[in-house]
Amino acid sequence: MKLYIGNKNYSSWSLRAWLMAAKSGVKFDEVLLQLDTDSFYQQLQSISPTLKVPTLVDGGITVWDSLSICEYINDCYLSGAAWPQEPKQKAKARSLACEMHSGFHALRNALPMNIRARRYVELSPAIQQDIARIDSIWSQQMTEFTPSKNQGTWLFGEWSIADMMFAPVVMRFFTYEIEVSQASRAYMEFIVSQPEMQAWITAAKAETEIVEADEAGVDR
Ligand SMILES: N[C@@H](CCC(=O)N[C@@H](CS)C(=O)NCC(=O)O)C(=O)O
Repeated sequence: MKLYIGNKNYSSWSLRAWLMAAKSGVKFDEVLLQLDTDSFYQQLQSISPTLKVPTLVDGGITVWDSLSICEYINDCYLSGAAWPQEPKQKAKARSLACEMHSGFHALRNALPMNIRARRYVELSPAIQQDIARIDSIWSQQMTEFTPSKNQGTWLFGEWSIADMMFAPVVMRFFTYEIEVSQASRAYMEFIVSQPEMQAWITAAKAETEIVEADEAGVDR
């Protein structure tokens, strides 16, 4: 299995697929392509129809799009274990994953993932609305699943694709020092404490390339 990803500091969509591959325990090779360079598009030319990362190549099939990659790994290697097994919880987890995948445009546009930075950005009402919704999702899920108050856990008690989809937002909230409820903060701390996330963050901080389009805000 070969996973093409972008810069670990910036590529939020790549983080979702990479975290899924890492959490699954399946052996995979990662190929890191530098965003915003000619070689990025040249290398993807023969691999991905969208010329975007993440793209997964496995046993003669190519899967592009972060959510599809998560679903593929879940179907082919985990027998479906990466969604909650109870149908109503599974429906909720899918709804949250899809809400993340297709929404929160104000937040995603204004607060790009930039793991090594600590920045201030003025929050428009639309961004504040996105933040409030995410805060309410995380805090509700923590209230339902955390073993003890103020302790973080996975959104559905066990790790699921929903957590993979929200991991880049966790990193954005740290970068822009977004204020959230105590329960959501516990979720954020829990996610970054995962060994796979620590490995990604360490690699991201070691990168030196700069993608100007993703450098938002002013240094704190
Ligand atoms: N919906 C896609 C979006 C992928 C995407 O936009 N990836 C960005 C990197 S984070 C990319 O490849 N950008 C290169 C470009 O658009 O030229 C997914 O979920 O994988």
